[in-house]
Amino acid sequence: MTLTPTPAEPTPAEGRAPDPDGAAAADALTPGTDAPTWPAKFAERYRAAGHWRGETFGGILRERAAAHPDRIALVDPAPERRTWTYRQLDEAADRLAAGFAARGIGRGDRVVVQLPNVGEFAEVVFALFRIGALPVYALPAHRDTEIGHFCAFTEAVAYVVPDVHAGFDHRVLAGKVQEATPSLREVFVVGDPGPHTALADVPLDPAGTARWAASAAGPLPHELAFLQLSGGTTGVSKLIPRTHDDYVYSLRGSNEICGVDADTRFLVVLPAAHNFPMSSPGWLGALYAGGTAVLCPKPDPATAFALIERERVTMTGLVPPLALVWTEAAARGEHDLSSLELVLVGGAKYSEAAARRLEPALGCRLMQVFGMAEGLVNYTRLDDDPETVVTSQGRPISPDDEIRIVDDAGQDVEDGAFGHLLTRGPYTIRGYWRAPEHNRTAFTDDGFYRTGDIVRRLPGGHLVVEGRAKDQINRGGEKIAPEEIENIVLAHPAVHDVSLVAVPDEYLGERTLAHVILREGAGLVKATEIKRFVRERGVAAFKVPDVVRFVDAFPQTGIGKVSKKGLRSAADSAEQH
Ligand code: OOB
Repeated sequence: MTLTPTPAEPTPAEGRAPDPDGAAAADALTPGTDAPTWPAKFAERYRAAGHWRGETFGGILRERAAAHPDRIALVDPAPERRTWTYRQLDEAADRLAAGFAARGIGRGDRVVVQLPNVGEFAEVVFALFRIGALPVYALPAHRDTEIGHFCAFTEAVAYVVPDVHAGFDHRVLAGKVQEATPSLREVFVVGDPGPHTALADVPLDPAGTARWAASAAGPLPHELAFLQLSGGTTGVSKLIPRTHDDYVYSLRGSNEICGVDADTRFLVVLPAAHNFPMSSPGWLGALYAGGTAVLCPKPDPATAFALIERERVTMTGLVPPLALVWTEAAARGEHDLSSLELVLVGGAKYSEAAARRLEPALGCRLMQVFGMAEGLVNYTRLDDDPETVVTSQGRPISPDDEIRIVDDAGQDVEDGAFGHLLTRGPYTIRGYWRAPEHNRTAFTDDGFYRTGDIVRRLPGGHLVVEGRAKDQINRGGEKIAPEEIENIVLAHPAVHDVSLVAVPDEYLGERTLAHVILREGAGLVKATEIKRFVRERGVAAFKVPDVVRFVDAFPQTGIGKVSKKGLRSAADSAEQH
């Protein structure tokens, strides 16, 4: 099959560049996106510096497919090995885009994508990029509560799921969500569709695809590409609006730092929808460079090591608990890991002791990464001295990443002192999607994002993460907003109040402990009952409290502080405005 040119795909060569000075469009809210964006003078600066080059994801894939059609873009090893060349991925994206469009999915529409690490993930998101529809990246672990919220809040028109994954039937969940969400017209299923539509039935034939391509108007580079999920500190995840321009810049910068090129074979071990394995440098970084993304169905060493050996994987990204398990397993020497050149570790604090063991065990280089889906990503560098690599979380990608470290009053601290990390830059958002109230506190008046992280800066500019000021639990890289789980536990008829806190865990770094105060006369309630209640409400399993402890009062109420319950109801009424 020949390539179908899509006139609407803006590439630097094809024109359809953003308005010449980049001012008008970038200044206001991007039309139809409901999210604040960069003021014109910043957009101009980022374009002038060559950070924003007017690329779009659809255009990038088109260019790579033209430049090296037969190179392998994607490997999905399970259950039987499938590969996509750049040409095949490009064509699959076009045909699926045409099929989605024929079913009424249009530019700016939101589509919740909940897929595990399968090749269809890339086909679907590139198809949506081509249309200018926005994928909303759900995690495979998400359940009724999260998916219901994403679909309702974004007024999603479609939801893409696997049939059954990790023993869970996503078609049943999709049916329930569809019933509750009037906007949700379509459910597309990878595999056996049940009562829904098989994704395999969506793509149009080449003639239909060519007709669609001739009339379609794809997105502009400064427009939104997708909505990523925030780790969250509130009852529900905030959505992070990322543009083609800003995200592509973070890929290009990450690739330079990590040495990603056409020979890179990147193993996607963490869920592909997470920002880290997607873009630091991740599977999108590998595709940007013309390399290969190898999708790993499960993160355990037995599965991953076999793939590293067979596919000659050169690079991967891990959260600290996995890095620990891999380090131990590699010592057994059962697999040939000699192709592995670089392992990135991030998402949560990596202990210095564990970091020291990784390189000798895996026989490759270590790079620490401290990033956030809102934007800013820090890496240690390949030419850093080994001590810096094991003791710091790296420095920002861009010379235009602005870093402030401030005290509680918002004043800059002395060099080297601890403080709150604030940041602003060419790939850090200026506001969450449809959250004007929250944005007022999450960002400073001059556009710095309050990361909620406590850091100090080393003389060379590297940051060391020292703690957290946000109400969030980091369970081995998976983020939990205590408020979300507290609200669920509070709905239990026997519960008077609850407080979810982090407790140290040797393997995960942190796990969750729910302090529960029962109502008077509630009788005997077991910890397992509370956990079951949370699970049955339908949330990702990693959010179910690890430990439940029944108490008579929270420690802080005794010293005159406002109880968590009081704080929660105050926060609720503030958000209702
Ligand atoms: C990554 O992104 P998110 O959005 O899931 O979480 C961001 C938060 C940070 O604000 C920080 O609290 C924590 O995760 N974090 C780290 C860390 N990396 C992330 N804390 C300590 N040490 C680290 N190395 O987690 C993410 C996004 C892109 C690349 C890497 C991680």
